[in-house]
Amino acid sequence: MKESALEKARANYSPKMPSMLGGPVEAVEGEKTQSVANNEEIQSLFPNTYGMPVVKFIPSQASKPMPAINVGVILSGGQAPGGHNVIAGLFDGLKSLHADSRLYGFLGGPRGLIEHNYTELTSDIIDKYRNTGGFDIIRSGRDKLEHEKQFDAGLEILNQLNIKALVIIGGDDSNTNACLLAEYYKKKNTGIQVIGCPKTIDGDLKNAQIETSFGFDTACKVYSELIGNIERDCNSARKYWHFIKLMGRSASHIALECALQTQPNLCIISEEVQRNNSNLDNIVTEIADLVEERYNAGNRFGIILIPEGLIEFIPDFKVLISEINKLLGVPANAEQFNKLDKSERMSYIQGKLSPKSAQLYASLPASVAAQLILERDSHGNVQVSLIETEKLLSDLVRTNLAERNNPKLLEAFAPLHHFFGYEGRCAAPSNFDANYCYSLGYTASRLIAAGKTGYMASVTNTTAPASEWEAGGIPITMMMNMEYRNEGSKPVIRKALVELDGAPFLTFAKRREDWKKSTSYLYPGPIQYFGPAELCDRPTITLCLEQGKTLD
Ligand code: FBP
Repeated sequence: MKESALEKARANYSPKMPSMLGGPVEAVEGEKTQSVANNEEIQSLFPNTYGMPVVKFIPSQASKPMPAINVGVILSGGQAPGGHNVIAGLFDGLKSLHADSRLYGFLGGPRGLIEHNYTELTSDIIDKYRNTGGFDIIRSGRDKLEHEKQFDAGLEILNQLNIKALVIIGGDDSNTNACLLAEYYKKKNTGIQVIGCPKTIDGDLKNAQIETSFGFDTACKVYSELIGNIERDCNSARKYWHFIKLMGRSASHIALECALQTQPNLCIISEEVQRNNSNLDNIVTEIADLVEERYNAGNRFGIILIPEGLIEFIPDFKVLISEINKLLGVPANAEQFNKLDKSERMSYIQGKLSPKSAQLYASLPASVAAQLILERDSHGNVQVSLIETEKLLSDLVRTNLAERNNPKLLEAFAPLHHFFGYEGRCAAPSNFDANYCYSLGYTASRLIAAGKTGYMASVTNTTAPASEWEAGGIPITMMMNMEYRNEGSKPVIRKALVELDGAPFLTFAKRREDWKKSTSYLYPGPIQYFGPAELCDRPTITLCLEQGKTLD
């Protein structure tokens, strides 16, 4: 494998981690815990892993000798920068406990476990991937681990390889599956531990205990660099309106963080749209008003950020999407639907919707109507990354402007469309993510050594220098509640949406009116790895504001 100059330089970077992890640690247990909601249901579904205490590691005087242990690791779901460093941290952590410990990677996500596809990760392999982006070391996949048959198939290979612990690196859905697996293996007295690690660029796997998911930092910095570059082009040419859709699935964390980093003219926050009960027309009118206002001030250009999950938060669309989900969630309907061709599928859906949803569905451009009924992912989610909201909005803004009896205004409206998602998911991790991921992996090794199962590795105090970070473990059941998914009510980790009373949103809300009229673009430039600490190691603005820091 050939390495780029940057990869060679980054291979020599030693990730920073909590200084306490540099020596022996002991696990201190807190109080018994409860799930965030639906306590009784979650407890009855997870009788063996419910209520466990939060674990905090503290330095210990004596190191307890540990036997060599075999551990398995899975990368699950969408790629996020830093995944390789979680594996490197886990590997180094295990080797520090016993030099003969071994790490096996299951290939292509959870399917690798079920189908017994694996490789041993030796130091030669690990060294090639340190501080690199991507998940290519063992690849990822979106298969769902939820049936006992799958758990048993996994158990077979784990026993065969004498694996005593499995680390699942994934988002909310994958960690939910980690919890199901932990519960099942504990119930069956297999002695196999399951530990999760919080991954997702979306930033929605966070809560009172997990400060951020890895990958969010790097992805937002990459997108902000690109947005900044477009802003500069936009401010130079002064002739385009850029509609930029940003990945992030349901939550608008990425859009909000990028707005804080780049100060666009407008950034839609889905959670606010939902709170205000805004419909599509309200959003379109707000954009059209802005286009007109800036035109009247001599500015025929602008930048608009759109979170990819927006339409799921527009109340009318929410009802429409949930009707479609419920409809296709019935196996008989899905079977009939799958036999139809594209146009027949649209009429089939149209005929089964409530009158209000049918009317909305009929009013949509054919491309968007078709995108709304594309196959759901294996967790029953609409694949929002496939819906071209940025085009839908700009088309409707044009129609709105056309009704304003000002041909020159209409002529001056020249939209361009962008979607930033895949550009950031495999970027080389920022220093923050390189450090955070390595620390998470190392922490996972300590949770394994402490005999824990059903826990997520946690690294906290992350706006302080990495040496002061704290390490521990959070029972996964503590983050769970019951939610409706395509086959009914299910236990899942509660997704963190943007909090409208939280510091990141409030800071944005205080500044956004200025950004509309004046052109206050910020150009963050590329991720920096060397140089002053404030450029290299600084975490996201979201994380800083959430932890009580203020903007300069
Ligand atoms: P995870 O939740 O698995 O981390 O995936 C994040 C994400 O990048 C979303 O932002 C996006 O909507 C989705 O994955 C795209 O899915 P796919 O990788 O299957 O195209």
